[in-house]
Amino acid sequence: MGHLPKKTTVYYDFDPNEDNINRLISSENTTQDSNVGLDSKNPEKAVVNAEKKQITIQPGQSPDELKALLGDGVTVLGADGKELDAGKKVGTGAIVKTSDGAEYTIVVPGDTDGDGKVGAADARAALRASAKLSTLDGAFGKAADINADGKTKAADARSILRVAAKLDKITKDILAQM
Ligand SMILES: [Ca+2]
Ligand SMILES: [Ca+2]
Repeated sequence: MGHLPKKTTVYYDFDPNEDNINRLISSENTTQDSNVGLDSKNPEKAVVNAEKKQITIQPGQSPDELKALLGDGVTVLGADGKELDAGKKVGTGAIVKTSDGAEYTIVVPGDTDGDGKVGAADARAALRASAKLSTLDGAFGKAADINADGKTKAADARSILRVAAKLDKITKDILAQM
């Protein structure tokens, strides 16, 4: 074991021409982007889509359960922009905010009314949307389109009803495809 030198001089082998500077900047950007992404600890329960800034989750999860999946420092806001009560379930349209300010919209497949549960009323809303009697926008439209084919049809309403009746489950594949 040698002694540490009292004074160390470091020489950088860096030629500050245009190409090298551009390369340095683009590598810094890549690093930053990968840091911004949020990850789920359990893809069976929550899938993060960094590109769409969207998180699809299983119904019936409390804000604390979701925080445990996504890690410290996230806040869960209701559709009204206020922090969601601990006693509530995280529903479609809720927002997850990371410590660095990034926001992700929650989609609970089948939960078209945003209460975090999948019930007969959700299937009814999807059926009304499929018949063009009403519209479901944004995250709610995605939640209604449970087979993720881009359209809300009677078949989606039927699948939602089967989930509500506990005849079917929301699989990991459904979470990943939304
Ligand atoms: Ca619901
Ligand atoms: Ca569909």
